[in-house]
Amino acid sequence: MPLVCLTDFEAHAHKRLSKLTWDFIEGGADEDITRNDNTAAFKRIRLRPQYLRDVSEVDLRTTIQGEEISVPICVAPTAFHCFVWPDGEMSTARAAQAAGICYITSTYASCSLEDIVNTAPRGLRWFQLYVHPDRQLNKQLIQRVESLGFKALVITVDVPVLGNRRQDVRNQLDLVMHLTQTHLQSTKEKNSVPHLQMSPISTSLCWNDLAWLQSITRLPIILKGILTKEDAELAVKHNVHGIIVSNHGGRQLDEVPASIDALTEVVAAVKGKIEVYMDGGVRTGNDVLKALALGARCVFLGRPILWGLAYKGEHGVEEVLNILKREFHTSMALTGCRSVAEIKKDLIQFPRL
Ligand code: HO6
Repeated sequence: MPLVCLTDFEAHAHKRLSKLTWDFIEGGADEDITRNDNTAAFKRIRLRPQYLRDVSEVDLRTTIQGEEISVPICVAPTAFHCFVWPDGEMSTARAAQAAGICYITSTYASCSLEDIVNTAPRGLRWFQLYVHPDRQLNKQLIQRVESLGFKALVITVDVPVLGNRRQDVRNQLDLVMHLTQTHLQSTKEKNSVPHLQMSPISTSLCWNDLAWLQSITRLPIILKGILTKEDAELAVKHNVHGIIVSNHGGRQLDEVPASIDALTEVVAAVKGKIEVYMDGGVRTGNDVLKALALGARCVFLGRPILWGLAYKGEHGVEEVLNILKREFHTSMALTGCRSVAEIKKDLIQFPRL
């Protein structure tokens, strides 16, 4: 049977992956409240279609930080793609390049940054950074990322400590051990991936550190993991270039709002001064439409990319992206939107039930 929607890929990945890998990818923190709410919250929103608008031509293109993407659906940073497919991030990078979208490469990529760039040299890429307490290490890594042509730095703010994923504890998952093993299997020389020395936890990172980061890079800085108007206002005040509204796929602090529910508050707070993106729970074309109608410039996919990888590597990711792109095209046509600029708040039914 063909896989026709993103949740079909999820079911397939469940059958294909080891229990350890499946549980690690699929799991949320604590009671999975937020993890489950990310998808459920989208399903509570109703649409208001506008008919008789000649949708014979629908243009899906947009820009993020001034760079064109073919559709406002990009790849969120997730760790260790080699858990799921032999050449891991290299496959992901080729699929994203073929789709004409942005791929945010994780600090915990299991391929070297050089391999990722060389396999898809024309792809748009941003780099997700966990800020290390050793300032010098950050500086080296940022310089490397800049010279490799990454176009933005994505600073993850919601991991001062790692969230408590119960199933990983039960499975006695040792990520540090896997990190070393994966890394040794996927690269020739150990020293070619110094970013793997980075700590996942930026325990002491704070707003004051942003000025220092900005002083050592020309790249735009995007904060990932903002959920409130207070933090959104601070982000604008500290001259960052964008915000990704995210709860880390429900894997960090449990019982925070679904990303789509937090989006409205953040969009209102930034008053159009910087671009706002979102990730978390996007599974259908209608979900993409809803996020854009509520003010997101584009959405990012986390788990669905890994399901695509688990299915067929590069071609599996391409299929996931193509299916969602087709669905989004249909969603636009059925609501009367001929361009992403025409996707407005009036597509959303208020008050929300
Ligand atoms: C180490 N997010 O699983 S996994 C520990 N940011 O959601 S990092 C944990 C990870 C990677 C490396 C990680 C995640 C996540 C040492």
